[in-house]
Amino acid sequence: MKKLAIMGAMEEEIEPLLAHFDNVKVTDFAKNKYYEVTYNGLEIVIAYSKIGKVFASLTASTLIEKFGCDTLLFSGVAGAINPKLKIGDLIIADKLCQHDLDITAFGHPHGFVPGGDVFIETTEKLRDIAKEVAVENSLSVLEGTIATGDQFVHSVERKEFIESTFKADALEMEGASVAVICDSLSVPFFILRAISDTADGGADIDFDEFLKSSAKESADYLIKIVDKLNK
Ligand code: 3QA
Repeated sequence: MKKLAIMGAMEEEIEPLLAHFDNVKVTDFAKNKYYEVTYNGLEIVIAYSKIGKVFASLTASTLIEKFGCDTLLFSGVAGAINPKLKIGDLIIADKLCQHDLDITAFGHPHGFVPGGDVFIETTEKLRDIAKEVAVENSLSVLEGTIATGDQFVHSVERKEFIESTFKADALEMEGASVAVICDSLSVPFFILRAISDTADGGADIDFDEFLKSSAKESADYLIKIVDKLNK
């Protein structure tokens, strides 16, 4: 690994990451800001994409193609589907899908378009390192499926559709698009989220209350993973 990308979707998701670094060089590109730092000899570029799959795709592509990052880590929050996941809990994606991608009219499964896959797996080696870090720090972390779509999910009906269709454990709005970019460009990647809400009625209230604290849970764990990667 020569240059590491760390991304989030919202400013609140990268604030606790940026707090770890000094001498940050800010570059404006494509109506967004990219934060470059050197951390224990490692070059890192940090950015928040803005919300949703399109902005996340643009940012992931930019981090890789313009800034030359060769590994990408995502940190942020998510809505829980699996009842084992409580607010503040951590989930590592082993695979991701797009729950709102739908050409089922033509007999294709949900989340599928020709030339693509319903599920994209994250890089096993990065997951293994993350799990070692979890053990060393006595953190409880679930490994599971994350479903992504351009919707803030706040209904039992939508949540149950995603649960039954994809057997997903958590949902958010960027991960699978980052997975498509990294998989297409052969860049190892890792998607980490901490739960901010349970994606049903009241999700908006919980989200506002727990965004900052859960974003910090995710960021603190991510920094420990970076430390391990850089050993
Ligand atoms: C939600 C953020 C988006 O980047 C996806 C949080 C947490 N809970 C979720 C849920 N459904 C879908 N995704 C999530 N992130 C943006 S809406 C709030 C914007 O406030 C993960 C996520 N239930 C902006 C202020 O007006």
